[in-house]
Amino acid sequence: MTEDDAIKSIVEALSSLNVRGLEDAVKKAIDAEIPSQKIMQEGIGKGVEEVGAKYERGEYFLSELVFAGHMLKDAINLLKPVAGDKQIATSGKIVIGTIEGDLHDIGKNLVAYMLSGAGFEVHDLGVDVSATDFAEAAKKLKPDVIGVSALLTTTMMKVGSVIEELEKCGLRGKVKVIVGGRPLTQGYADEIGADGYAKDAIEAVVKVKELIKT
Ligand code: B1M
Repeated sequence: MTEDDAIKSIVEALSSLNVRGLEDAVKKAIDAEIPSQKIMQEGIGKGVEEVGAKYERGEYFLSELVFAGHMLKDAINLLKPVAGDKQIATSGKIVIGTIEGDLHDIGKNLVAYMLSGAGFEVHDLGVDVSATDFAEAAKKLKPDVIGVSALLTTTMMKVGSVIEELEKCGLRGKVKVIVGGRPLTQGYADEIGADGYAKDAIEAVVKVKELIKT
């Protein structure tokens, strides 16, 4: 089996919600020593995108999306030990979460996974995280960067409150803030005073590296 075939089997298994098929395909890709970043990005990431597209075409419903979210987590768990082995040193500390009122975590999990694969120490606060919870985590964990994800146009409006809360607590100068998620744009990130915006998980790794350097 070629590398491309192995990746294709992952995409197919995930997009057709084949749990056993996905587990087998990911294990085969790991055994074939395909880099975990490639398995994640071109296999699992693409599979998730196809699930989203099927939902938008009316082929899948909400229950299938939730199911795909669980499959994604299982696949990430299979990959974690392989990605972990390659981490030599921690490049920086990141706190990440999905903003209050928002339960979407598939994209945020991908971003968190890619960041840990790139050598960052990632603290994932989960979903529905309030501005005060982000600020509390900043006080306690002293991260270099806070990442805020939002997938709804309504919850996007609350992303700026994280920056305001950090300012209120006197922490704004100590931590960089990167934002992302489907409705966000660079323009919106600038408007709310974020330090960075990334359109996808790959760009998030690049931007976080840049932010930590500055
Ligand atoms: Co929801 N949902 N959803 N949903 N859902 C969207 C976002 C929507 C666009 C679908 C649609 O109507 N076309 C729509 C939002 C419309 C809007 O706001 N204008 C929507 C809606 C309306 C809703 C509900 C309100 C539906 C309802 O109940 N009536 C509800 C809200 C619940 C809530 O949050 N309070 C809801 C619920 C759900 C599920 C629970 C069923 C499920 C989430 C499961 C889960 O996450 N565990 C779900 C899903 C899966 C989707 C879609 C189909 C797919 C999202 C996804 O996972 N994409 C989505 C439509 C779509 O996007 N096609 C939709 C794959 C993922 C890899 O991409 O999340 O964009 P994404 O993440 C990318 C980038 O955005 C970026 O990098 C990621 C990886 O490349 N990124 C960052 C994300 N976070 C980042 C952070 C960064 C940097 C980059 O730095 C920190």
